Amino acid sequence: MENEIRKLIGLFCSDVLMHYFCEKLTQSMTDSLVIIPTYNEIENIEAIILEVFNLKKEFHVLIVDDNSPDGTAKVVEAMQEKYKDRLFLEVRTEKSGLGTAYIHGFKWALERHYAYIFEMDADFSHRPSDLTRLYRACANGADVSVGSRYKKGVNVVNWPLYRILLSYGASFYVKLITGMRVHDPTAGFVCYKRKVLEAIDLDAVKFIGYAFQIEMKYRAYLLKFNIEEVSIIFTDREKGKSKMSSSIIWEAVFGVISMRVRSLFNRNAFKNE
Ligand SMILES: Nc1nc2c(ncn2[C@@H]2O[C@H](COP(=O)(O)OP(=O)(O)O)[C@@H](O)[C@H]2O)c(=O)[nH]1
Ligand SMILES: [Mg+2]
Repeated sequence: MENEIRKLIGLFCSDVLMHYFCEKLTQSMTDSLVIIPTYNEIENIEAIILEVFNLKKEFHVLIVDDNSPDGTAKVVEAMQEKYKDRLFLEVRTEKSGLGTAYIHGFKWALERHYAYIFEMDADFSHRPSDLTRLYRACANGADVSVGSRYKKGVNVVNWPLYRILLSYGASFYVKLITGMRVHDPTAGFVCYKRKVLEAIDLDAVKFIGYAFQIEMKYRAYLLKFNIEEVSIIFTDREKGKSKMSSSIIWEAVFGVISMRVRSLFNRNAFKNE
């Protein structure tokens, strides 16, 4: 793509001008967008964005904020003055769940040029430096790369035992019910190639919590995309509060069964609802 642009500009411009245009174009045209959903993340938001922007590879960032009462979006708006070409913000009117925030972000990304679209939490549970490893896995052939806590043992730091058991148990449950061989199906640190999000019927994805993460992977799996796991260390947040709730757990428990039943009885409908 970059070479083609260079050739095209070269038809019209001198070498010096061509260099200038290419610098400008590639500055604002990275292939990668990191979507970060936020609800009351004022203590983390600035630091996480800066850490992504400090990586060697260039990533754009889209924050999807649900009108956080703590003013998270205001911090992002202030940062946009400095990073207007690479920091984007979508504010929704009310808290509507992580799943629909991502669907909103995916559609936003597909309306633009991005080839690699990432999911990442705002609370530093996912290390921004691992974005590059997820990117590499997809650039080298995977269609979806998943930052996996359970690919090699259990790589979770500072989580209470009940949360580790819940999350680790969920991975067995999902494997048992769906047959999908992903060690960490509830993982929320993911890179999707553009073609995967284009193939999935995003309007049909209705879950909002962990079930959303499972459903996205299951849909990609049913569409025969190649899902690869990259081992990561997941660390519990130090600042701010978790938004996990019992309703999110129940949604996952019943959601996985309902997904499996729908896919059994109406495989095509599940793929293209
Ligand atoms: N926009 C939006 N973001 C959310 C919502 N719920 C959680 N998040 C964000 O999703 C990410 C993961 O949430 P978190 O509370 O850390 O979940 P946990 O890691 O499972 O405890 C964080 O960046 C949250 O701010 C929501 O309803 N809307
Ligand atoms: Mg968290």
